[in-house]
Formats: sequence, C-alpha cells, structure tokens
Amino acid sequence: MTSEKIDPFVAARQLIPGGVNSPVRAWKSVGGNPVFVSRASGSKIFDTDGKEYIDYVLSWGPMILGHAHPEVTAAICRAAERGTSFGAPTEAETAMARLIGEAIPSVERVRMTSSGTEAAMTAIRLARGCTGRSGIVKFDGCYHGHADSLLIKAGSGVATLGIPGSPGIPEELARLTISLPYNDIGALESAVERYAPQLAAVIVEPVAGNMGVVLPQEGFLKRLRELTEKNGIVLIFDEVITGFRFSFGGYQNRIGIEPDLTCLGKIIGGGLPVGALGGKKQFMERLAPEGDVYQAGTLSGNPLAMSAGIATLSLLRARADAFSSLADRAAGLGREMIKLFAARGIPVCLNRMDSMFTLFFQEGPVNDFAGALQSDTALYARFFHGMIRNGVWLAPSQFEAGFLSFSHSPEDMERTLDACARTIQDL
Ligand code: HOZ
Repeated sequence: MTSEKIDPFVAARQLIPGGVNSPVRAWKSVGGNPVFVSRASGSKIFDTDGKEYIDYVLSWGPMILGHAHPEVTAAICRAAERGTSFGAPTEAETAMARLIGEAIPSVERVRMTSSGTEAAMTAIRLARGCTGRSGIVKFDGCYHGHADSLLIKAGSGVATLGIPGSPGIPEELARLTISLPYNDIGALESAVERYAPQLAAVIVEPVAGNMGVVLPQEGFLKRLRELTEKNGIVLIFDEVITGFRFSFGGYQNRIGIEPDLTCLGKIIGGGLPVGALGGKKQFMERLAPEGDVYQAGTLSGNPLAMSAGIATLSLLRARADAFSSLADRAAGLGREMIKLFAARGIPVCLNRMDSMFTLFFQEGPVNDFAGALQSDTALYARFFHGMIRNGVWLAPSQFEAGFLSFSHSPEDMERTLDACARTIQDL
C-alpha cells in the first residue's frame, strides 16, 4: 500500500469555503495555493513540510513578542488548567481593563469582546445609541472588520479581492455609511457641514493598515477631532492594529488626541481571539447592563485570552523603552530594501510607521486608497512568491501591513535582505 500525501488546500476546499477561514489567506490576489502552517516560534513560521520562513505577517499583527513566547505560553497553560471558559466574571478581566486603561488615558472603561470586528460593531451601535443619530463616516480603504455598516469601500480582503462592498448588506443600511478619501480634510469638512445633524460617528484607523500602511498627514486627525467635538459626533479610533504596536499605549498617546471610543484587538490578545471597546465613561456607561445599548458574548473576557493578553501587555510594559529600537530596526531594514530596488531601477514606495510597513510597488507617494490602488499588484505577486521561495513570509496582498517583532534578530534581517536581493534578480 502506498500512502500519498493529500494536498492540504485540496482537502480544505472540500470542506471550507475557499479552503480558508478568512479570505486573504487564500492567496487569491497573488495566485497559487496558500502554504499551510504547522507551527511557529519566535520570528519563524514553519510549513507542513517543515520549511522555515522569517515571518513578517505575525498573524496580521498580534505577535509583537514573536510566536509562542515562553511567558505567554506558560500563562495560557496555567489558565487552561484552571478551566477554559466560565460564562461568569473573573478578576483577570478587571486586571486586563486596568492594564489597558493605564496605558491609554482616553479609555476609562473597557468592554472585552472576542474580535476586533465585534469591538467596531459595538462602537457603532453605542455611538448611534448615545447620539440618537444613524449616519456614520468612514474612510476609503480603512477596514474595521466585517460588520455590515463598515464594509463599504473597505480595505484588507475586500480591497484584495477587488469587491466594492458585499451582497448581503441591505441598501438601506449601506446608505447610512459615508466613505471619504483618507487624509482629505476638505472632503471631511464638506461632509460634516452637510450631514452633521445625522452623523453618529466618525471611525478611522489613525494609521491606516488595511490598504497597506498609509500615514495620517499633518493636521488630518486633529481636524477630525475638532469637527467631531464641535458637532457632537462620536470619534472612534480603530486601534486594533496600532494599539500597543508603537508604544505601551495607542497611537493616540503619541499624537495627544483623545477619541471618544477606541477599538482594540490583536496585540492585546497575545495571539488569542480578542477585541475590546474602550472609551470615555459618559459613553461606555450606556452599555448594558449599566445602560440600555445591548452587547454581549459567551466568550467575551475568556480566561485563556485574558491570560495571554495580560502576559503580553505586562511584558510590553516592562520593555516600553525598547519600542524605539524596534522602530530603528524596521527603519534599517526598510532603507536597505529600498537600496536593493533602486539598484535595479524598480520603483517602490515604502510607507512605514515604526515597526509597521508596506512596500508599495509604485513611485508613490501613497496617501490614500486611490493612491494605494496605483500599485503594480502583478509585480507585488511576483515579489511575494520569490520571497516565499527564499524563506520570507510576507502578506499575500499588496493591501496589508507587514510587521516586525521583538524576536526578529539582526541575522533575520540579513537573511531577509539576502532573500530580497535574490528575489529582485528574478523579477
Ligand atoms: N483582516 C486581516 C488582515 N487585515 C486578515 C485576517 C486573516 O486572514 O487572518
């Protein structure tokens, strides 16, 4: 008898729509079949054949300490031994809320959820409940999870697959969402002037990460805060990616702008499924059971997720000074990569905020979604596959962010640059 290895993607596609549980993972925009992962450790991820890759996706952001960090793993194991879910409050949830609140001053109260999508969905409902208004403003190419009201002109998988929205979202609901160009203060002022009495919230990624990385331009977020404050509109910062990515806190700490509500996820769960909505008491106290805006979840505040999150945040707090050297390392890597492309005359534009980056295959600058869409995605796909062949794991889409972790070593950087040089030779 011969035992033939069944291709895991073929097997998965027979049972799972598209063979994946989240669309970007299917590699549709870069072509080919996705590599299946068997395990990960530190800065490395390993496929089912045992091949090692240096990982710059890091589970789309959460693994800032590297994969399977021993202290985080130990905390999860200890929690699992005490039981995996109770459906009753635990002290760990209070500890988590305290850690987040200490790190981000605008967060006076925290409601844990199981995903960033739930956090953003709850933020919108809360804003609507508090203001009695229905309209929301978002920005083209920003992605806030897949709740109905937020999937309009969204980034991430929606941008990757080139679909403008999604069937299944009622027209009546879609009409309540206005999507504006990111960084366009004029468009923002006009929309607020025209629709303010109907607007419940403006939601924004303060550093966009789901159309590739796009940085907020001077004055954009400040004007956003002024306009929302003046018009009684709830300002929501979606810091699911940026929370604890640049410092022990949110991007809002760095710029000194306080939103009314903040969505968190990814890093605060240390790699377990987590989201959180935090914000000013006056809004948060409207959530049930204190208030009348309903939100719930069987696994919200799950003890395993809390243990991973508390361990991760505690480690980050202890090494708060190291964030700047992480940013420096990412800067160095970016600089050297750009030199390699320049030497071959291939135009690229690196957008980077500290340890979060995207290499757009175009001259740039890239300041909004329309700009991001000018990239040569076919060339990105060739680069992606070359890097995979050479042992470097990048996002299988031009419209996503890459990340560096504290576990990436100087040797990883050298190997990455070497892989990059070899890949560029064949482009
Ligand atoms: N929306 C995530 C990236 N921004 C992708 C999640 C996943 O496919 O795991």
